[in-house]
Amino acid sequence: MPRRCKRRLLPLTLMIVCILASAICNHASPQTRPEVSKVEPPSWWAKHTINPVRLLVRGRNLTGARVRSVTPAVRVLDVFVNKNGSYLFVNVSINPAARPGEYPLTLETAAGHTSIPFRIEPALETRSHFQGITADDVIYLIMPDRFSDGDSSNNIPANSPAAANDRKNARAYHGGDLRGVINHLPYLKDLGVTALWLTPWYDNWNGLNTCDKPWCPNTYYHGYHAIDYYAVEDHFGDLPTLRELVEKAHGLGLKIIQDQVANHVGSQHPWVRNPPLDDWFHGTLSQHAVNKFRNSALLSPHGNQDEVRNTLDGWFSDDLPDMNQEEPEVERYELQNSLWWIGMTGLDGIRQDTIQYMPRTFIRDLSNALHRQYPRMWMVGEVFERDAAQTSFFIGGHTGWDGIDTKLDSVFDFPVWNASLLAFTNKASMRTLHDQLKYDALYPDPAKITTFANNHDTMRFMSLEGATLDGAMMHIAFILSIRGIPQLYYGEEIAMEGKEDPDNRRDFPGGFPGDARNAFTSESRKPTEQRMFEWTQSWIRLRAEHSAIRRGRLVDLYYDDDSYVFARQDQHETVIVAFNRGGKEKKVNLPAGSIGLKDAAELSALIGTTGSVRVANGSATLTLPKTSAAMFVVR
Ligand SMILES: [Ca+2]
Ligand SMILES: [Ca+2]
Ligand SMILES: [Ca+2]
Repeated sequence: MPRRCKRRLLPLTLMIVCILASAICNHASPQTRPEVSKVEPPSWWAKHTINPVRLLVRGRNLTGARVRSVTPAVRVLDVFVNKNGSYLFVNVSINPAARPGEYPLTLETAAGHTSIPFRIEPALETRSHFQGITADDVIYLIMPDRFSDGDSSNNIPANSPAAANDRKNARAYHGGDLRGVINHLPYLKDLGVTALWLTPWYDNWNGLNTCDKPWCPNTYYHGYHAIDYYAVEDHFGDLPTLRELVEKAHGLGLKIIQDQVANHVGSQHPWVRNPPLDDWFHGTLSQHAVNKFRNSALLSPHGNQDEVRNTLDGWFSDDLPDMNQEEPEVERYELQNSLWWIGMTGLDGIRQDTIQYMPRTFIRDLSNALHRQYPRMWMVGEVFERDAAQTSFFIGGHTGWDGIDTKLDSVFDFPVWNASLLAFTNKASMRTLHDQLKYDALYPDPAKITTFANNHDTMRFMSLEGATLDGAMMHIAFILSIRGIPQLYYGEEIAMEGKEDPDNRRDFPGGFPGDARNAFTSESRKPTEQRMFEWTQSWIRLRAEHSAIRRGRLVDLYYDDDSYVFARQDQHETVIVAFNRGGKEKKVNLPAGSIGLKDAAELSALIGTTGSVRVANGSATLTLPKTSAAMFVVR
């Protein structure tokens, strides 16, 4: 027999053997047997407000699949398999009396069967978890990769080339992780912040992007390009470490905020090459609209549909496939994913990335789902706009022209952040602060806005043109003393510098093995760093000590080109906060009677100056030190 025929004969013989074996054992040939590679969510809870839970099962050869449960604790309903047999959707109804444990389901096709792993988790107790965020909190934003490396064993995970893990490249992974945050919880407690927002901990691709542009080579160290919505980034740690972080933070009175990104995933996500449904994304990797960011079309009742659709459906970049929340399966997936992280870790709040690029109905449905399960849960949305009309349109508590109340708890205060940067770098009059704050009239409750000093997308204050340490000190004092929930960015408390991204994401000095000095300790800080640290710590402490600063109404008392003085007043006390950015000491006369202060009431300095003054004839004359902020309490 010629050699060519021999080669053909062998597979043929194998095939016959296989067919016979399959017939005898009632099993399929290996090519068509169903396989399961991923179950999302992998677990759920009994007595949850979402019941049944809808599982998305990834696999192969799923066409015609039936799913069975062997126990009455979980019941299976509504199986749907996508057109190429690679994804299966199934509703799983959990008996309220079901005990925590493993409840695998059986998946069968005509060709064979396999198992869908599924677990019922014990519910975390609700008193010390899921606490929500209020104006009593001060939030501190951490990029885990850049804060501290507490575990060198995760610095070069599988499938990660050395060049992707290089502290000399500002766009590579630097080794920071969850253990590094755990190690510095006492530092954060000492600073006085009460809540930590970590940039996304979803698993991202470990590879290195190369191109001929200035931003290459780069990695996804920042976490905004998820490849797995249900896994922790392997550079940062794992789920047990994340749970340990939440428990240890809670033990010190610190809350945890997760950065969730429902708008888009990374282009390396397995969905991108094989989406569960044709309309899972807006378009495909090769054919999609790119967002032109005509964001005002979202606000205006006169926006044309082309612009509205482009802003909602266009990809944030070619590298960020845009999820289609108007597909009910996508909305369902994302609601469950959001709730899963909360339930698994006990975290206290969510920061939702690029929120305005998702339909307002989705924001509403997500907010409602969160509050239905966790009444205190809190979500702040990133609406990166300097126009308060736009930011206020997205906060909940009022109905827009479209008839929708997003129910969103909070939005970041980009308008006031911008005004404060301009005022305290002498680029705009101090009247700008007063003028901006008048637009609080647009918000149903200005106390709920998240007021921030800076974040990871903006230049650090000390690198702005016109910046001085005095300016940075006034800026942070302003953010810590006006209405709202203040948020600081890691390193601001030591006046770190940093220009545009990624320079604004430098490693915290002392957070990494081999660092020349350790700015987490007062002995190693430079004098300017120590001055800023003590100042920040003091304003946070005063905020904690005075309910009026946290929750009182804000009343304008005096403003001119160089000064702004306002009161914070609640039923317990009146506090007066005064800013004078000018180069000379200055006396200002305040209408004390207008805020109910009686003659002989005493205004005692708490910070920024010393001594006290008395109210006389309905007014008080404060002496404001030059280029500084001061606070007084009325006794
Ligand atoms: Ca590490
Ligand atoms: Ca990864
Ligand atoms: Ca979108």
